[in-house]
Amino acid sequence: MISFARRRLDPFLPPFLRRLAQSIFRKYYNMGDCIFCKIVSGEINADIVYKDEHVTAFRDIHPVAPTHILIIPNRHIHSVGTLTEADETIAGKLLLTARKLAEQEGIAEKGFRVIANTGVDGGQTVFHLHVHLIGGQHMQHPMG
Ligand code: DGP
Repeated sequence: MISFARRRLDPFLPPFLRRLAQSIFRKYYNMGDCIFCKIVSGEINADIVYKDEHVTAFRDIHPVAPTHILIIPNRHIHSVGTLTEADETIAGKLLLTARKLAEQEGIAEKGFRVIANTGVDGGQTVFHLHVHLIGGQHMQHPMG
C-alpha cells in the first residue's frame, strides 16, 4: 500500500518532501514492483556483468551501442533527484564501477558516455537510480 502510494506520489513531491518520505519509509522503498529491485534480488533475470554488496551492473535490454550497461545501487533509490548527503558513497561507487566496467569492456581508451536520466523531463523510465554506460562506437552530438 505504502509502496503503491509512493510510486504514484513521488514524482509530484517537492524534493525535500520526497527525501522526508524516503527517510521515514526507507524500508518500504525497497518493496513493490520495481523491476531493478527484482533484478538485484534475482527475481527477474538479467545479463549481470558485475555485482558486489553495493551495486549491480547488467546489460540494457534495449542496447543503443555495442556496450550498453546499467549500473544501479542494490538499495532502492528513486533517482539522482532524491540523492542525499547520506548517499555520497553509493553515488561515487556508481561512477567508479562505470570506469572499471569500461576498462573490462575494452572501451576505456577510446571513450564512452555515462548518463543518468533523471525524472520525466530527463527521460527516466525506470525509477530506480541507474547510470547508463554506453560505448563501443563514436557518440552523436548534440545531446538533448
Ligand atoms: P531510463 O530511460 O534512463 O530510465 O533507462 C531505463 C533502461 O532500462 C532502458 O534503457 C531499458 C532498460 N530496462 C528496462 N527494463 C529492463 C529489464 O527488465 N531488463 C534490462 N536488462 N533492462 C531493462
